[in-house]
Amino acid sequence: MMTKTVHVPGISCGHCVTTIESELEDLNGVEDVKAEHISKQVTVSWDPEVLDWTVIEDKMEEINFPPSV
Ligand SMILES: [Cu+2]
Repeated sequence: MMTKTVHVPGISCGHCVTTIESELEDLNGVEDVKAEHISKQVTVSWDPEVLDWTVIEDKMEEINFPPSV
């Protein structure tokens, strides 16, 4: 299991948090997602043997919440 926290500048409210958490949790191999709208941080725990981080990042871009580098 791996855990990574990224900054997502596009998070502006609780609705964004719900969208990000539900979309990312739908990915096979993602164990846990915690999004937070004050800090604009998203913490993802996933199984690297099931999916690569780039899949999670692509999904975030697809739903219009790309992480900043
Ligand atoms: Cu929002």
